[in-house]
Amino acid sequence: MSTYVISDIHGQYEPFKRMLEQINFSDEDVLYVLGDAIDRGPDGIKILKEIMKQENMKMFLGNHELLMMEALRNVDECENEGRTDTEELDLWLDECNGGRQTYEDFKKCSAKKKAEILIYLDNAIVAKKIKMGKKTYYLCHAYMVNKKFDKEVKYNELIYKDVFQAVWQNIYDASFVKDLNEKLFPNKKYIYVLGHVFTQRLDNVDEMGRGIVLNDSNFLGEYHIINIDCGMALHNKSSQLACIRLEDEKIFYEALDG
Ligand SMILES: [Mn+2]
Repeated sequence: MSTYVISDIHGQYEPFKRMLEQINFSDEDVLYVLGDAIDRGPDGIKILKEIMKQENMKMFLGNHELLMMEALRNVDECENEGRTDTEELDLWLDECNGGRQTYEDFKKCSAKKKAEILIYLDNAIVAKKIKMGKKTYYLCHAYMVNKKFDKEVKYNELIYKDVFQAVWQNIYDASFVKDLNEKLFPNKKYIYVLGHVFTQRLDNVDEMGRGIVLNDSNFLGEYHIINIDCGMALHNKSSQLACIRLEDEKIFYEALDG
């Protein structure tokens, strides 16, 4: 049995399927998907449905899933209350967030499937700790949650402020790093496995210019962070889907075009 973590698939179904083949993903294994399975690429809803079907795939909330839920709530409110202020929907569909295709495919789902998807995302994990021998991995889309929890904490168990920070905070943001202090990450003994900021933006690329996993024990002082977002959101030649196996920290890659 192996434990795999993947992040920021961003609607790229084919590389996702190829990754499952490459790692020989079986019923004995577990796959944690650290959010942003949807948007920017063509097949977000298809990927979500696939993850929902598999008992041994666990979905985390990313900022894109949060955007989606807020937008759909906004649409409902407008319909029910005769309002026309579609601010949240507009934000999701804006070019900068790339939610258009996800929205179109969601609208094509049956009422039952729509409800299933929303309930599923409402129960998505926001942060989780996994003990692996002497190491404890802390999994989250972008940063961490302030609330104390034992093994994992879900979207519907958290206040909005905590969810927002966990899925939106860019830990490499200059103003954020400037305030670097003891509060940045709560526990130095954890190894944080995160996505959200593609490593191309951090100039962490291979000789071909492709984004590669940033496993840095020095960045941000003594904290150990493994950033596995290798830029599927960019959908260009540099884009790779990365997957880490926690048992031995082995990294697997699938390029966007195979
Ligand atoms: Mn993100």
